[in-house]
Amino acid sequence: MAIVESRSRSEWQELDRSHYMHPFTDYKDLGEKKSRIIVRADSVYIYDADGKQILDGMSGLWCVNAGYGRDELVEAAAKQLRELPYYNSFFQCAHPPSIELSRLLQEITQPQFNRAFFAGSGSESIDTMIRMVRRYWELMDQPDRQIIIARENAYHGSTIGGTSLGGMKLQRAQGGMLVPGIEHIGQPYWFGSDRSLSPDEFGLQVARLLEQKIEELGADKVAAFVGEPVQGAGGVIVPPETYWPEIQRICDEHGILLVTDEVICGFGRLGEWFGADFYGVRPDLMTFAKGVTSGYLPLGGVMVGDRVSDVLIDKGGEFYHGYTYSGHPASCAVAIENIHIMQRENLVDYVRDDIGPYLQEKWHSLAAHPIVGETRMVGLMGALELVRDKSTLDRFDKDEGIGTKCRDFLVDNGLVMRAVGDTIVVAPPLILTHAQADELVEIAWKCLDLTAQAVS
Ligand code: PXG
Repeated sequence: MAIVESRSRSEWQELDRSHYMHPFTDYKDLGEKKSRIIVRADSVYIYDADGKQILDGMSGLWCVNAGYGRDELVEAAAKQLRELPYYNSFFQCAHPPSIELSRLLQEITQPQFNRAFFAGSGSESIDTMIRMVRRYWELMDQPDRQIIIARENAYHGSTIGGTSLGGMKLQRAQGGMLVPGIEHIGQPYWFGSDRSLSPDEFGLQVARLLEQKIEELGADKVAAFVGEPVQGAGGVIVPPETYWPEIQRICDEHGILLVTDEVICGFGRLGEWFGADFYGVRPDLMTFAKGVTSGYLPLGGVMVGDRVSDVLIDKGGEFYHGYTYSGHPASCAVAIENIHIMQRENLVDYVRDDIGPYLQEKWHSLAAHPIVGETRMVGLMGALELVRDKSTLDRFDKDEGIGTKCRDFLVDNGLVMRAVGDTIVVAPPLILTHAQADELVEIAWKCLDLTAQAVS
């Protein structure tokens, strides 16, 4: 009997309340409500225990890029689990899935990337990257280059490394001391600024915060700059076009390593394989997770550019770092098949040339709604800003929790999107059809109406 059939919906809810500590959850609050129990999924839809169909406008948690119900991925996992369910890559061992995946990643990334290090999640990838960056500078005989610069409101995971590197104030405030040697600069959030500059001028100004920070700290103390090409969990902050080229210039001029955190942007989300490709930057390292397996099994990793890997290999001796599940065979087998699917079905081109532009146009039609202040979308990753007054772009009072109200209307009406404050974000599976894009935007408009009615 399938697990789902062994109990009723209300039994699941009761047991959930009693035993399961959810991630990023107010436990008391959840105890007073009930969880929505999701039992199955297919294509771009999830289904709850009452059989309600919901369009998954978030690809799970920004990860189910190839969509649900992919038998090829299930078969790849099953086949590998039967053949070799586990073995490690420590102590001079390796297995074909992890080797083949490294090769495949080399094929789809920029030419400086010839090597991959594997982890079990995005957070572990970030921790790996932090240790690798600092190790690189030790080996370069510049051990004082320890500081890593990231951005406010960035999300880089929940391990201590991820929390420290991230710029989420509330998250950082919990749980005591963080990793030292991490600094934050402002984010390229034009709508969140006073909007006195054009987006392009603003992009340059915010990029130059990096230069100011480097000058303040001394370039000989700075190891790396890390940024999500488009900040995801922070509210889909699409940077102005001037931003990333200026960041690249500044990193180059000061010899600082450039790291793009591709956990969300990687694997086709922006209509290129990686966010760095979309913005035309050449990172020294890229962290990835989520879309690499379309979320079917956990896997993360770091693409290590030659600049760093050459030094680690030539001078480093043993790198004392790794996880039991680094390069897990079944996860790697799923990742290989997932990338093959994306190649076979031209999913990256489909996002860039077809469904991306199609959904973007529809999404921008929501800008006409009376409580929408801005819409933005690149590839299949977008956001809209809820405002009280369209002419002044004044926001609602924070206490009103308008974003959450809107999100609840959306889910009740059959569409999952996330609320980041009063910013509603969307990132559907890359296989979205035109009809499903129409459905998504229709439900969104209806729920904006319901939200507007609820506040007036
Ligand atoms: N980097 C980025 C850019 C991420 O988005 C991580 C690292 C950490 O990955 P793991 O696999 O350790 O979770 C992430 C994860 C949200 C949300 O609510 C976003 C993430 C995770 C959970 C929730 O938007 N991103």
